[in-house]
Amino acid sequence: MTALHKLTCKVALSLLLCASLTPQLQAQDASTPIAFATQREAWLQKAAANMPQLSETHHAPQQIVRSVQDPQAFQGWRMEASGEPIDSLYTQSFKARKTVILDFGEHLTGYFTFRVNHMGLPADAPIRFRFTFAEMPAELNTPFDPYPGGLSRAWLQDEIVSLMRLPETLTLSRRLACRYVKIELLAQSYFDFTFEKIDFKAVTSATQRVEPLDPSTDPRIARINDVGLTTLKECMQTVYEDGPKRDQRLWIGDLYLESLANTYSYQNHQLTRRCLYLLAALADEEGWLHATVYEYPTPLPQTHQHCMDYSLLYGVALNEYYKATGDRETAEDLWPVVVRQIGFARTYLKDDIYDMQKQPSWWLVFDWKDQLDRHASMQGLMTFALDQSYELARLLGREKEVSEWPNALKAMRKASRKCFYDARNGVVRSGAEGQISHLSQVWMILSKTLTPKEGQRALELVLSDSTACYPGSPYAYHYLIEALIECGMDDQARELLISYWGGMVENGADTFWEVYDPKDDFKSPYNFFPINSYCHAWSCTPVYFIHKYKSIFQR
Ligand code: RAM
Repeated sequence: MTALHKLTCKVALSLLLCASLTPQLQAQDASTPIAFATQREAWLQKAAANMPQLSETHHAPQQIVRSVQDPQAFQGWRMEASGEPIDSLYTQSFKARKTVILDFGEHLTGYFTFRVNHMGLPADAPIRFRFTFAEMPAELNTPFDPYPGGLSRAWLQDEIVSLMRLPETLTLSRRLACRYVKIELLAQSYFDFTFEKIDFKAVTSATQRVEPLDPSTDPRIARINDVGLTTLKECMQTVYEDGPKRDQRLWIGDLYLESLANTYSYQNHQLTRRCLYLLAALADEEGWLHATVYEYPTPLPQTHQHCMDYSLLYGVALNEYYKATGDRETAEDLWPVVVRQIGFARTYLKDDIYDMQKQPSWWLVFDWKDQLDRHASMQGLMTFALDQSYELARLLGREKEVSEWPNALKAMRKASRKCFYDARNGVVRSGAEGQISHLSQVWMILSKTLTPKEGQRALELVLSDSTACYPGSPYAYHYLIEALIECGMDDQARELLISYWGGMVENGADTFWEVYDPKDDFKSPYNFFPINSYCHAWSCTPVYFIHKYKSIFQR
């Protein structure tokens, strides 16, 4: 069962339990929900005022390719140039050709337009095509039906279109994300016809030129940087989307990492501002943030979708945003949101340890890894978020409002060491079984619960332990690299960035993937790998590392 499935099952229960929690919350932080209600409209307006302009570029297919089954290739398929000139698509009969795969040569997000005309005799009947758009070669070569996936089948990008009269120019209404498009002729009559034009209008809100890398940068890192920049650009639309193919929406965890990468690249701070306001405006009645929100038809939250780790990362994202921009108005406006998330999370502490038993109505993301015991990670992340949020309080001169936070931090770190740190073996353990995972070490390091020296010992241990529970997604690898740097393990951070993100590049990635487990090409949190997103926001962070830590990565 995936995390999302579990979540769905929990929703009913959560509704019941939320009602019983409300009095406790109000008693602890009574003024905040009222302030939220009055601010909602103003915050929505600020989100709207910061709507970015999308830039548009037009792209034509670069070549005609064919799929080749190859056990050595990622997911068993690769594309090969057909050798046919692309112009033949526009001059030869498509009735004779029947099917073609076109390669745009790069990942694109936007709108597909085509024009078909008859060749000589007029059309006496409709013609019908199926268009399948794919980010990856195997996506075009895996039957979609019967569909075994856990998310809507409609996210898969296949569209059947009938043209009633020719010539006709048509733009498919759905926005697409792809590098390849396969066109299949499903029905025709006796007349001949051809494609006269194919155009892809790509859209993004990432427009600013990015500072080039030092020319001495290792070419593998330079390539990773390029792929990371494309990934981020594709996900930067009118919000920071998680993935332009799926789910095409704003999630807090993705926003945090995208905004970090944006600060070191495109610097579209207006987009970050918009997302921060949007999430705040759409918090629930108690001021608790929803993990994800929609923009259309009008801004709406995905109700009951709460992730405690994501809510806490909001404050971290706001702190980073403020440090990057000095935009005091936004930081002041949204400060109560941060206080609210911390206040809410703290009601779930028992003896200064996050109480997993009391977690009825939400899930913890952390990674696409079902086996991961999340207790130590959650305790660490909460401590980290409290620390970062307190930094924001200091920067805004608001420490007095949260004067108990430093003591709370101390107490949490102390309790963590007692509860999770196996000092004799120098490693963090989580859960009843004492699971050793990379992420448990990572979050105890980022929360400064372990000293850098202890962190180094713990990370060396897990990195060399093949039985340790290792990360399953680039999202989790991001925090692992951060922790390695925090402990002064610069060479290991560099090597890991090259081996993990470079592994995707070697496997043909034009953009970085939502899920990548070097041991399992077909891993999917949704039970069907074609529904994975292969251009995913949370995977773009090499951009942040490479540009921020120049001495580690640009040499
Ligand atoms: C997935 C999204 C996103 C992630 C959430 C938790 O469905 O694609 O990246 O933040 O789940």
